[in-house]
Amino acid sequence: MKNTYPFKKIENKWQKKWEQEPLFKERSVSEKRKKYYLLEMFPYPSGRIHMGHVRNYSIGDVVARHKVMNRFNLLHPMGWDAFGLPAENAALKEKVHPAIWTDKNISYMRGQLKKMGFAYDWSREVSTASPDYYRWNQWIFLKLYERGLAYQKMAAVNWCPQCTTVLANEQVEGGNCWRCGTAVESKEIKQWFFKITSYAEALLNDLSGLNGWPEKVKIMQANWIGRSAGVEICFKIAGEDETIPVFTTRQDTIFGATYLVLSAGHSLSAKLVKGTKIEKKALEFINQVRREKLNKTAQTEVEKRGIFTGRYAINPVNQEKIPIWIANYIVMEYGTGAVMAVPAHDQRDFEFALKYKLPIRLVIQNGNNSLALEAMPEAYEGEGNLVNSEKFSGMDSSAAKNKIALWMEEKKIGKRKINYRLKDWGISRQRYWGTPIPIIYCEKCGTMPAAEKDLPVALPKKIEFAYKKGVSPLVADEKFYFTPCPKCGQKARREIDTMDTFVDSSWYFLRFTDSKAQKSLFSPGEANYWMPVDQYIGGVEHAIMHLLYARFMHKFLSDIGMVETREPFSNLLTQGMVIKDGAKMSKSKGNVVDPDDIIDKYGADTARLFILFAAPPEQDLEWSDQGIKGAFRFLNRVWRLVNFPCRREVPEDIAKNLEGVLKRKLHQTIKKVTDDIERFHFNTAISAIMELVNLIFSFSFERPKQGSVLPESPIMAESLRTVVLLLFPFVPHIAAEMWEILGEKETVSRQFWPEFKSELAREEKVTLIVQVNGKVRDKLEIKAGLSEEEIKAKALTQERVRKWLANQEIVRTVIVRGKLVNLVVKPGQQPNNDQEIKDTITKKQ
Ligand code: ANZ
Ligand code: ZN
Repeated sequence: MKNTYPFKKIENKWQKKWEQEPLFKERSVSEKRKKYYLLEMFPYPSGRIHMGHVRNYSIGDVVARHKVMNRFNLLHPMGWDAFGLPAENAALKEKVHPAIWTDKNISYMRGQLKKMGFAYDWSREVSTASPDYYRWNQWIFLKLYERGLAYQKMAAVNWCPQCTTVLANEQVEGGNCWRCGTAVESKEIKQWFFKITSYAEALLNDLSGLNGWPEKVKIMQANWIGRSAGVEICFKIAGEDETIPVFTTRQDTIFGATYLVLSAGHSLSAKLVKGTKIEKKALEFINQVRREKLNKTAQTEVEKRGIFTGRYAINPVNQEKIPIWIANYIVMEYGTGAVMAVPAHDQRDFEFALKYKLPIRLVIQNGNNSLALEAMPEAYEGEGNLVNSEKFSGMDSSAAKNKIALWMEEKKIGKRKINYRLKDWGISRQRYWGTPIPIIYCEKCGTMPAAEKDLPVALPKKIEFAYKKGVSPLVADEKFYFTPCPKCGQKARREIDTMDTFVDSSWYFLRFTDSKAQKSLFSPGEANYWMPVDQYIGGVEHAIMHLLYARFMHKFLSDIGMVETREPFSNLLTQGMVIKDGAKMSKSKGNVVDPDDIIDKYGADTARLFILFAAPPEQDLEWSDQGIKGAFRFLNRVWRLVNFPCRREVPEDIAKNLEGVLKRKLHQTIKKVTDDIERFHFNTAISAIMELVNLIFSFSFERPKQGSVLPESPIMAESLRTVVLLLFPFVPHIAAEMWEILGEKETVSRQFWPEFKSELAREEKVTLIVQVNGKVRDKLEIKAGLSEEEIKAKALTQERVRKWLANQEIVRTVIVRGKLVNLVVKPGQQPNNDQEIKDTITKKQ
């Protein structure tokens, strides 16, 4: 490419300067400044940054630079979510140690981020794989353990019987092992859990205070937590003392319960059929359902199937005997794993009852639209009036829900209960490359937490990947595995599972507030100064897990006095995906554009400008080579403007006009760009700057080859300076260079954000005469400073003008600024009703 601006030289130059002299000096500048903690989700060091990162971090960088120019104390850190499976896979494949692989990736990616010109405070960089960091994961684990919030229980893992290894979810492809293709099974092993469920209520309630979060994310979290209020009712097993508790949210339908269903995994399922003649068949059914549940691919709606146990339960409200079934549509993990089935009012039960010819009884009548059982194509799940419900008949369902709940509590047959879908957070991973869980098993003393003074429990450097043993490879390291019991000193064994990497990212934002802290995970003073994060930016794919874990962890750390705030992120922006050819950019789709290539060909500023201009942040962004070229062209255009030899020289006759029009546009643009940046409408902010640049161009003139030098226009100089300042957050390198070219001594990053004066931004109106072929036909009130195209377009929308044009071709348009517009049409027949037109004009006046 010839004659383009020297972006390589410029970007190099400024990146070197910024290395010496970072954008912000934070608190040292002045305590009086308001703090602003800006955070973008830190990346996994996979090897190279992708366009999703470029987008996420470009958005953040605009905010960072804008805030600094508005004199905030900015905290804008970056780090690495450095533990994880890919490092281990690479170790297997390429025979490099995960630590070496990870470090190499980090240094390459750090270089890429610097090449993009992102302004991070690198002095606070953290890597979660460093013992300095993960020892605090272990510390948090111990604190949770002390409070009974970290505990062990049996839980299923994916198991490949061929490789005899545990598989992560992402290693299960279509139900099969990613390495050998064998069907994956489920295996129960003992694992560690964090009791996030004891924070369910708080995590749900506090969503309502998160006014700076997108509604859709809050809804996703609320659904994930899944609170539901109902009643747990006890059904006696006929002929036995034992009862079966069921959880229902529709206790108003209890008189319509015609059978009871257990999930296959329910402890009573096998017990109830024991020794009966259907035992064999029932156990076969139970095992089959269990297998189906494991197979992740089969989780799409399977046909409802069940088996009758031969036993009965007693409905506690009317002593009715109802059959007990086992069915595949009841899940073990929710409620009590058993359900009272009301086929008339629950669709799943309805389908099941039809299939197995079980009775259906109507107990809710739809007030407006009377239901008849024989004519019901599906269950009626709505509210209405109770029927066939003894003394509750006639009541409406919401009142009945309350009455029946109270009555059941009185008669001690049920109690009100809140259920959550949220489950405890399983953190055990049978992996090497993660934080060792600080637990020691002693034969004498049992399960022992490691002593705080022994932290970090360091991950051994040398490792044999003994996958064949089916457990974490840490088992093979005897020096790690065997350790003295912290209580009795006898030889004991270490826990060899490592922590889920979501633990690492559940508190990293707090570490950034004091990333070098040695005596604690961070000092409360620093955390309390910087928290909450004022703006968090990241992908919507983290709307549930990461954000929920982070909120949980923050609440826990707040409960133990480490930080005062109750919520970590006051504002959240979730950016859309980067799409190419209709699909998300991804290696597997083969539609990836490598940021390095774009930087090389057009420069980082062009990449940033395109990404910010192509779509508002929340929306998906369609990659376009045309768009990249367009952004590049614009930067070249601005570059020429600033380097124009006679940019400040304007002929006298239009200097007067320029003063007013340009000044107004200038202040309007500052206002628009300021507002738009604050709302993250970067695309419209950029197009406002483009408009201003166009206007400046229309007032710029080539220096006459010979002859006098025209006087300099101060407004022109001011406009150019402002364009550069406004562009700085978006395209910092070229802006910094242009600032220097304009003769400014102090670097652009130390400048204040331009201010607008609303009285100057106010629109001035002018009235133009509209002529057709030189005859006055209408008047037009327009904003001052519109372009000729815009004036012409406005004139053409006037009904009266159109009448005079009567589909004739316009051959010429004459515009006298501030006075008139004359549309010249081909001579031909014209309606002649001058008088009428005159009348209407006078009327309008
Ligand atoms: C009787 C009933 C009658 C129900 C009716 C619904 C409609 P949410 O809102 O999600 O909490 N249920 C309870 N435990 C279950 C399990 N382990 N597996 C499958 N379904 C289960 O839903 C609560 C309702 O889901 C409960 O109310 C129960 O069915 C069912 F006309 O009980 B209901
Ligand atoms: Zn011991």
